[in-house]
Amino acid sequence: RRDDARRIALIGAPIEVGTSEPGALMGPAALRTAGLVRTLSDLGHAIVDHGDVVPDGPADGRGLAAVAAWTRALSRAVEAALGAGSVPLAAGGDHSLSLGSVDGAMRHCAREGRPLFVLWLDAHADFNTPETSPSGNVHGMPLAALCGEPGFPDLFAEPVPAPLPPANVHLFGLRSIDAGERALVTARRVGVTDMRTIDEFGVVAPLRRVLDRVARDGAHLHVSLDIDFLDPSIAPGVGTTVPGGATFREAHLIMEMLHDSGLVRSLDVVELNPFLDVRGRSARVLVELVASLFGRRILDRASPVIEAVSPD
Ligand code: 5AB
Ligand code: MN
Ligand code: MN
Ligand code: MN
Repeated sequence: RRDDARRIALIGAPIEVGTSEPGALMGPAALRTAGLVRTLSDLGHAIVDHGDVVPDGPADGRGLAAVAAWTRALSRAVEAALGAGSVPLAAGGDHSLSLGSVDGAMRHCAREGRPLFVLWLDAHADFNTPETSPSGNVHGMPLAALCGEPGFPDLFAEPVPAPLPPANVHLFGLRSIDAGERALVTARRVGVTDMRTIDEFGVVAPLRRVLDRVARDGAHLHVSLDIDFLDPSIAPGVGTTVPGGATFREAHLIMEMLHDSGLVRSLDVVELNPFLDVRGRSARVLVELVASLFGRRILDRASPVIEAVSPD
């Protein structure tokens, strides 16, 4: 057993009602096929596969009513996992699932009296509202709903938690944003490390700043990994490809830094669309990245450089 062994609760969330591209509901199965459970247990963690969450109410058809049924169910599963001392790993499924996982983390944090911080690794801002959305797809809206923007019908179970402060959200890898959400992201002062910033400074310095802030605030760090954060050349299995994404090495280093920070308390892996994938490549890349986030490393010691800049 490793000294940083965690209890991990794998929660499948085969949601695709938030997107117009079918196939994301196969995501959890593909991640399992690519060896997610075996990989994490081989690393010395205690991982329990809780199967796929079942929506709480009718969830057929696209749109917000169906998303609400998934949101309530996933929120409960994530909050329960956190309450039991596990790290919930929500495997999607389209990005509307983060409405449920972040809501569950928010409820857990409210009970513990600690702030929640969300790191959003994504090509997109996912800050549209039903009014600003060019597509009507809910997977482009979860952050706006979580941050309390108006215009959403009831998505969350009662009592509705206080909205997530937009200043506690950091978009990392942004390279595609719609006009309406751009105005909102700016007005609400959401944290952003866009691809221009990564091109100029690399991933280490901007991520270090985010992690220092989370550590200083004693916050629960929730990481939401949208596979389109990666460049489509290494992860083609996604409905919304945007060129110019993170390389494998950038993403890998981010995962290693997240692990070494010891701050990650909950995780989403979303938007994998196995129907669009090429021979399981994208699912395998995601499993590799999750393994690094949970402590796979080349040598049994942290990089001296990362040690030198780590907050403690
Ligand atoms: B994803 C777009 N902004 O709202 C919209 O993959 C794309 O979860 C959203 O980041 C992409 O439809 C949602 C154009
Ligand atoms: Mn806790
Ligand atoms: Mn997304
Ligand atoms: Mn995206």
